[in-house]
Amino acid sequence: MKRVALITGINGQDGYYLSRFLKSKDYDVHGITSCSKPGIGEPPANCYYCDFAEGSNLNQILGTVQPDEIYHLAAQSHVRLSFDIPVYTAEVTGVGTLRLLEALRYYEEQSQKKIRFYQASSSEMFGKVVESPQSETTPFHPRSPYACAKVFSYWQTINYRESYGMYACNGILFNHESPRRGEAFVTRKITKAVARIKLGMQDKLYLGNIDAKRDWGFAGDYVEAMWLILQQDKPDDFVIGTGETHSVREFLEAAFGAVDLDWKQYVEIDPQYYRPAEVELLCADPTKAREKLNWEPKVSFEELARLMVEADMKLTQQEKILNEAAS
Ligand code: NDP
Ligand code: GDR
Repeated sequence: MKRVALITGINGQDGYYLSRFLKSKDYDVHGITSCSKPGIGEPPANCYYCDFAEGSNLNQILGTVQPDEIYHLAAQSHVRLSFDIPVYTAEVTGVGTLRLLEALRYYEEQSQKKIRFYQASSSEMFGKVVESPQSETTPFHPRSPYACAKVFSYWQTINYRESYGMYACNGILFNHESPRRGEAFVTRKITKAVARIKLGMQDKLYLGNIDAKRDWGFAGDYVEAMWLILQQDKPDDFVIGTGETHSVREFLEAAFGAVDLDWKQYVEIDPQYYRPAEVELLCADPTKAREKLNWEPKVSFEELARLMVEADMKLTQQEKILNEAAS
């Protein structure tokens, strides 16, 4: 019998890579998508609409899908935006997880089935630097409404594990990127701009704090870690990252460098992209994941920047051809 996986946030970056990965492992993959898009009709096959700000149909979805594993990826995931919509972010990214855990507890009780639950926790929870690199034992100091909501979800996940013996785990993932990354996140914003500048469709790129440092990996590598976390004998929490940190400046250098451009000629600072509180430095200590999950990232920082630029060059070339044909 095929194992059944339910992925919330299946339309996001990680949902894309995780569903492909699980299908390659012969899972029957189902997904939840938000119903906030205008003009929605019937959901695609194996997909269900649910808004985690409300979540009243979660029991029904669990009963229909009867999952063996749940990957909870749905979230309002943009950190700067969370300062503009803090209450909504808390509802979706924080309380939304509790809604799902509570529905799951009820479903397990009714079905007498044990389901494995993965919570998409984040390195943003570390926030203000207490120590570096950051491991599973580093204290949290969240610096945004998003990070506070993730800390809430992190502890709810552990609380359901300890209170009800549920198989519930946190993956504390550091930044991971890909050509599927949302365009409002800094790496993709940069690689898209690089392609548009190279092809003469844009002159400048406006950014916020380019001195911030992040531990950036490739999303395709990280979804394997999510799966490995749910394959352990006992539920546990894991930090997933590369162990290398780079500034936004360094990403600019790598991305513009991939098409032989000098970023300094094109980048300008716009304070609207600054955050009320910034996370200055993130760097993972992924020792536990390496030792217990046997997980290691494969794509390097330079390869990541290059592969994202190449993908955006292809997309932008197509866009240019379409624009020219239409004019
Ligand atoms: P994305 O923002 O690309 O995807 C998140 C998905 O959540 C969206 O596609 C959206 O689905 C869904 N969603 C948003 N609001 C709601 C809502 N109200 N109800 C239901 N679904 C909703 O994020 P990523 O794929 O990059 O990340 C996946 C998860 O991992 C997120 O929880 C993120 O916070 C977390 N994370 C990400 C990291 C990263 O570097 N990428 C690092 C650490 C944690 P739809 O399209 O259907 O609206
Ligand atoms: P982050 O990712 O906040 O780390 O959260 P993001 O790419 O948005 O920012 C990374 C760093 O770049 C700086 N920055 C800018 N960021 C954006 N978005 N736009 C800009 O113009 C810009 N200029 C500079 C930011 O200040 C920041 O320091 C991501 C999300 O995927 C979260 O959901 C996830 O939990 C964390 O990664 C780990």
